[in-house]
Amino acid sequence: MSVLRIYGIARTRAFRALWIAEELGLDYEHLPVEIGDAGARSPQFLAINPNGRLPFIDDDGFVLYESLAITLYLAKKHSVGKLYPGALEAEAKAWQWSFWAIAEVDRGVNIWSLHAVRLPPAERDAAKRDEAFKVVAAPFRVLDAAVGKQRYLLGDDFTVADLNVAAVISRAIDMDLGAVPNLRAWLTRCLDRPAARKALALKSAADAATPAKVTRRIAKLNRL
Ligand SMILES: N[C@@H](CCC(=O)N[C@@H](CS)C(=O)NCC(=O)O)C(=O)O
Repeated sequence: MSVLRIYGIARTRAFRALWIAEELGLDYEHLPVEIGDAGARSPQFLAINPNGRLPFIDDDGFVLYESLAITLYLAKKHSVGKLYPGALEAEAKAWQWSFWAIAEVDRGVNIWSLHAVRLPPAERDAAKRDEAFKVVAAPFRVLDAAVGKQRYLLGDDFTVADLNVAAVISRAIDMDLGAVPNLRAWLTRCLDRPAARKALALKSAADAATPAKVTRRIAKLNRL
């Protein structure tokens, strides 16, 4: 019987938790809770995550929110020395890249994707899209240089550092990445992994099933 529950529809940051669970080969239950009053902000789920946001997990009674805390926790629990670095410095680098992704590029990629791809064309704001593209340009050059020197962020092997950054910027795969070819090659490599493909399939299905009015609500709720 599955003891890990992952809450959150796959088009949300729950994608990150689904990807790590697939990488680790975990037996898990996915509860595709919707954002807002119909889901995460209902009393039932607020009792588990008082932030009213997605994702959150319940791992045999242990509740955790914040998508990248979830990926780091699961990787450390199940894969020290492989997906999760065993050495202190490499672990710190995984944290560095994870915090970097949240602080530097998470919001920009989200805004770009809403106004370039996800909102109905007539409702996209070109100024917001272009501004978001500019905001991520400098951090993207930093990432491009890092993965130009080596195959993955911490060396030769894919780790949770790559998963976290690639998951945060996964929607940037639809951007013009011509200025950052190393980033584009690395992101493609990460998203081509069988586990990523499984999680992406869930995300694409959720995207495709999302009516425009929900996408509008997402943009409003998240002030994007
Ligand atoms: N920093 C949080 C952000 C969580 C977040 O903003 N989730 C979005 C969905 S991707 C959400 O639930 N938004 C709806 C709301 O805020 O009501 C994380 O990484 O888990």
